[in-house]
Amino acid sequence: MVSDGDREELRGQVLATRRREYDEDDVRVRPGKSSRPRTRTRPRHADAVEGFVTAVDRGRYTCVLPGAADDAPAVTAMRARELGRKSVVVGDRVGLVGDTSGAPGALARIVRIADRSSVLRRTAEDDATTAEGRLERVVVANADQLVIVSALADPPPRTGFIDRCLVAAYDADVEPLLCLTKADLAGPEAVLGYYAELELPYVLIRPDSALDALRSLLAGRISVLVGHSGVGKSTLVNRLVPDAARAVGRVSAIGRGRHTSTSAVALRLPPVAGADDEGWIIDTPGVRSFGLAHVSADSLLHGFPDLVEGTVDCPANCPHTAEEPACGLDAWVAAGRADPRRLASYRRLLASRAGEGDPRGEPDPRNPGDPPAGA
Ligand SMILES: Nc1nc2c(ncn2[C@@H]2O[C@H](COP(=O)(O)OP(=O)(O)OP(=O)(O)O)[C@@H](O)[C@H]2O)c(=O)[nH]1
Ligand SMILES: [Mg+2]
Repeated sequence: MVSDGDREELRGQVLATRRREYDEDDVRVRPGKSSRPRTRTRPRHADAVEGFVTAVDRGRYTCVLPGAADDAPAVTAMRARELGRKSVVVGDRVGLVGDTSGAPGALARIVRIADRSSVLRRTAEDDATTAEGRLERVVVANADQLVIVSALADPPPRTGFIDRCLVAAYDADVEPLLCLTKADLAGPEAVLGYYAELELPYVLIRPDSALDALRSLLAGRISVLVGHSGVGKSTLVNRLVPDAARAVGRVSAIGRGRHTSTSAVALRLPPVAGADDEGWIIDTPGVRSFGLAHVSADSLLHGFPDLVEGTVDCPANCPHTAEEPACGLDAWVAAGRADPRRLASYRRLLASRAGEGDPRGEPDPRNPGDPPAGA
């Protein structure tokens, strides 16, 4: 039996544990009984204005308001507590309240995140059975196109990494575009040969190349650049968006970039004749790995459209691994219907998801079949 006195004491404890920091969200003026709304379903913040998140830096979100003039100042915002644990990422469309003037020192609040048309994710590792493997990062929201940037040399292309990006793109329902940079240093034949069976759109970039073809592929869309450090993502963004002023790094002697860019930033593309909406390009920091723990084993195959048809004669629940003698993919490749290197890459991903491999898309000493393209 709990006595009244005990009850009072318990209540005191509950109140004490609930005591916490208050912010302006907690301030509520209680309306008189008669005017109090009968239901709580009334939309909150009906006055929120729409913003597009272009950068995230230590809890501060840079947002632009649609229709704002190009030279209008961006709005700086923080998350409202009511968003809970939902993360806000570059590309998100959000509802903003408070001071959205963009004046120096003004701070707005993000009170809503609109439904996302796409979510591009990667995990630190492939293995969903470990904590590190499950650590999932949302790269960007609402992208229409994943521009997979790979240098043809310095650093050398890694088709294993490109294959991972393709899986992520198909999984997120984002269209892939292969962007091969540093075409002044090496030819694209080896990489393009590897993808010959895929209808994969690509562009070749050299320092003096005209960017018209790329610009027309980017017009009116939200495109995100991903790739290893030093492949030339920021260099490209600076060429596409003349006032972007993205820092550009040097590729160090061992052929690795230095991770010059440290956070994702969306930049509005200059207008293209004939297109209503200019589109956005999102520069991202170089990644070493593109872990796919969030992608089911079945979905991995979607990154290999040249292999899909080869699985129609597989037994039910075929794991498609090299250990499965009845897997139809071996015959498919033996008949010359797909490149054996593609099957090897797919199987390396399957093995990696099972916790056996290297998620970096780099050569694995146990899998010498994944040399840099062209080697
Ligand atoms: N030769 C040649 N060098 C290039 C080309 N594109 C970029 N570079 C050089 O490659 C180096 C790295 O370029 P960045 O644009 O900083 O590379 P990034 O992909 O943004 O790298 P992170 O920000 O570290 O991810 C710079 O020294 C560029 O000048 C190209 O087409 N040809
Ligand atoms: Mg960069």
